[in-house]
Amino acid sequence: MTQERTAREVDTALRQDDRKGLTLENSFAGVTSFLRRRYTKDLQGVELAVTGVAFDTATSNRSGARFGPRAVREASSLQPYTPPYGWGFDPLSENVITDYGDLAFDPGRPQDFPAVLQAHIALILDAGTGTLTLGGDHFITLPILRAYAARFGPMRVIQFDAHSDLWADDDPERIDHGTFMYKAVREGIVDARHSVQIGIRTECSDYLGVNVIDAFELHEHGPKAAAAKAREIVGDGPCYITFDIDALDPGFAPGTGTPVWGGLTPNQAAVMLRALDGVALKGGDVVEVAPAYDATGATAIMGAHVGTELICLYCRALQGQGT
Ligand SMILES: [Mn+2]
Repeated sequence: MTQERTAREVDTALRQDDRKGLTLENSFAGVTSFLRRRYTKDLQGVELAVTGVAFDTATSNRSGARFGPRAVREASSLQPYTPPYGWGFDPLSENVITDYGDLAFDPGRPQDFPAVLQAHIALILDAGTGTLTLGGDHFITLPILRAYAARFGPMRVIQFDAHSDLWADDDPERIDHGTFMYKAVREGIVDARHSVQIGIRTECSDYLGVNVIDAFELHEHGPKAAAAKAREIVGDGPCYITFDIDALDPGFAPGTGTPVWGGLTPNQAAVMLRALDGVALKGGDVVEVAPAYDATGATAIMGAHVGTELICLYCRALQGQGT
């Protein structure tokens, strides 16, 4: 940017030409990209692109996650006045992070959706750019992982979730948010032995070799121990973090389709995400925010904070690669 930024500039999402910097815009007004990043399809030099996938056709209970991306973007406008607290660096000023906008798809053709989403993510990855995706229900993570595995090989997944999403489903035509991980493991695009699910508190008959830190273990031993265990499981290979907002307790995040009590507190999630610093993060997502079930807006605020932490983890991984 050539001109001095004034303290109440408007619509930085459309005007932030250098694509870096904190936002001085009124939080309650203007175009709400994620963290007021530049809204652009230009991926030249972009290190991380935020994209929305407003798809909830695969929900088994309450739909509504199609409104997640918009709600999380709006909630994120409360944040970007200052660097994320306690990280010791400012990814918003030091890294090129943009908002790529939402996936375009025909809701009347759900059978086409997996390929359309996979191509969308692959296009971004082919530019050398990572993705942070705002969902959408948890099915979206399957086509995303297909695109990631095509580029990086089998991914080591850290999944925050109340549910394992490992229900057996051998019908390739089915689109179901409760079976995305089953298909991902079966397809070999996830390295189960180096993957871990955190916060599980619903039954699963077969984890297919995926490691589990269930909610009871987490509450008994604490978030730092859980994160340390997860770090050890994941190791140094290419990592993807998928955060189902229903990992949080519905007392904090009721705006989701399949809530289960006994979940994570926001603080436990914050401590764990921070303690995952050092994983070779290639991308991530925040899914299952269904704002209509939460009159307070808290769920979307949680989703926005998770997104910010994923950005920090991603940019720290870039620093580790010396790029
Ligand atoms: Mn899930």
